[in-house]
Amino acid sequence: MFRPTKPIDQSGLTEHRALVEAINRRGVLRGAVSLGALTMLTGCDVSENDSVQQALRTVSAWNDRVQEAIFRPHHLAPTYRASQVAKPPRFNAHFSIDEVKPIDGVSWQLELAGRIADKRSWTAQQLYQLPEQEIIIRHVCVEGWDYIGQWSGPNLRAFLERVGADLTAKYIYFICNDDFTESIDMATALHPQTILATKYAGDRLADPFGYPLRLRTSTKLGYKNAKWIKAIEVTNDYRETFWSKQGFNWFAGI
Ligand SMILES: Nc1nc2c(c(=O)[nH]1)N[C@H]1C(S)=C(S)[C@@H](COP(=O)(O)O)O[C@H]1N2
Ligand SMILES: [Mo]
Repeated sequence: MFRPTKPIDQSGLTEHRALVEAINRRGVLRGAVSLGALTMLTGCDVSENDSVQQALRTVSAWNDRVQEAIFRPHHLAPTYRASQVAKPPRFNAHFSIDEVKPIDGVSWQLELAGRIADKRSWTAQQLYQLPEQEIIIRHVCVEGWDYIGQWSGPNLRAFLERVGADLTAKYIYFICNDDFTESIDMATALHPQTILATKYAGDRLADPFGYPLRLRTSTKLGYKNAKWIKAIEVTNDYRETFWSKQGFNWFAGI
C-alpha cells in the first residue's frame, strides 16, 4: 500500500484545501468523489475495479498523513459531567454481544513487545495498583451513534514511561483477545486524555466492554479504542490493522 514518507507541508495543505474537504472520509466511502477527481489526485487510471480500490487506498493513506499533520497533541477534547454518563455503555464489536469470549482475569497477563526496555508482563492486579486517571468523554462510532462514557485506569503515557518504551517510536499496536488489532500514532498515545481503561463509571469493566483492559482515547473514532487488550507493542513498522484493511482511515481522528 502507498504511504507517503514526507510530512505534508502547509503550502500543499492550503493549495489542496478544497480537495481535502471534498475527499473527507465519508465522501470517499460513499463514493461521492468522482473517478475523474481520483484519477487526477492519484495519477492512476481508476476506470478499472482494482485501480479504484488502489486509488481509494491511496487517498485514504494521504488523508491519514493530513490528519497526522494537523493533529494538535495538547488540545483537550470536551469532557462531561458524571450525570451525563450512559449506563451501561453501548456495545459494539465485529461480532454480537453474545459471542463475547469472557477473559479469566486471574490467569490473564498483559504482554509487552517491541521497543520497550522492561518487557515483563503485567497481571491485572499489578495494573490495578497503578495511579488512575478518570475521563468522561464522548465515544463516536463511524456507524453514526455516540455516547458519553466515564473511563478510568492508568494514563498510557505514564505507563509507557514506566516500562521504558521508546517514546520516539512511531506506533503503538494493541493485540486483542478476539484477534482484533489496532494501532495508534505516538502523538495520540502521549495525549493527556489517552488511558488504559480498567473501569467504567467507577466499576471494573464488564466483559463486553473490554475486561480487563482496553484503550480509551478522546481523539480517535470508536474502532481505534481496542478492547480486551492482550499485548502492547511499540514499533516503527507500519502494518495494516483490522479496519484499515477494510479501507477505513488508519488515523481515524475525531
Ligand atoms: N478488540 C476489539 N476492540 C474493539 C472492537 C472489536 O470488535 N474488537 N470494536 C471497536 C468498535 S467499532 C467500537 S465502536 C468500540 C465499541 O466500544 P464499546 O462496546 O465499549 O462501546 O470498540 C472498538 N474496539
Ligand atoms: Mo465503531
